[in-house]
Amino acid sequence: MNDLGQLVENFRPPAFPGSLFLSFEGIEGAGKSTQIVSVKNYLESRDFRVIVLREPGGTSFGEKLRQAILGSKNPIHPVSEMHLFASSRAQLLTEVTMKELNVPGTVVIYDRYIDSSIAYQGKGRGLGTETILRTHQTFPLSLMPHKTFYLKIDPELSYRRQKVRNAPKDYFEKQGLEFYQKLVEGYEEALSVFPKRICAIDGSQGEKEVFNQIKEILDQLLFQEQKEF
Ligand code: T5A
Repeated sequence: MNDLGQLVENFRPPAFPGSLFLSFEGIEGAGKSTQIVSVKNYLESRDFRVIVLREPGGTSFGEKLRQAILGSKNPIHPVSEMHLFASSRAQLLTEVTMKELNVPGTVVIYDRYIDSSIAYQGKGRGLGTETILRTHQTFPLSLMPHKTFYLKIDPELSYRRQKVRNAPKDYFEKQGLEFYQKLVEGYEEALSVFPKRICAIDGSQGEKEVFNQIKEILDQLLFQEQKEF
């Protein structure tokens, strides 16, 4: 087993019987927030208790970090960036996520998690996947979602959707096409490192088509006889 393979062995889903940890990933405008709303409604209709959290953020400390990063007018060093996201993540895991997952029948849904760090800081900023994984190998950062939905779109579609939305651009939305291309490569790398956890879904389809594919995977995960969680 190579170094990366050994590192990956450290990462595990949390052991809370009857609860599920999910994350959504993708570049800006991939449709994560849109799909999370539909998934929450669906799971609630099936009697699950659903908690939606976003990264960076979700705690008072994390929201301050979110403001500091996304509102920054000056460049942040890639190593600082990586640690800021990881700090927000560790706080959210201990302050909120683990407590919520301890209630059976709960589904915690994250809007972005470690794969964003692999894509943005690992590939986009050039730190490399191994550096990101090493930073996350200590508990609680070593906790992994049971399943991650990666909504895959190309940078051109991302730009088109951002334009339609017409909101002020944050720290990362100001980056050029080349940076976004690197993010897509970063997500492909995350997929190759965690092929069982991450499901890639074509995010350029209509909202309903994307949801139906997610629902099919969720149904297998939640209602099959041999539950993996
Ligand atoms: N970051 C984060 C890191 O660099 N490292 C890290 O470790 C972490 C955790 C967070 C930023 O921080 C960076 C990455 C990010 O740059 P954010 O504000 O949370 O920033 O931004 P995003 O997560 O990128 O949020 P977006 O709103 O841009 O993207 P979404 O949630 O993927 O997209 P959504 O659902 O809001 O949809 C965008 C638009 O497209 C339409 C929607 O109606 C909306 O107008 N749309 C569709 N249109 C057609 N067909 C579909 N299937 C559609 N789905 C959505």
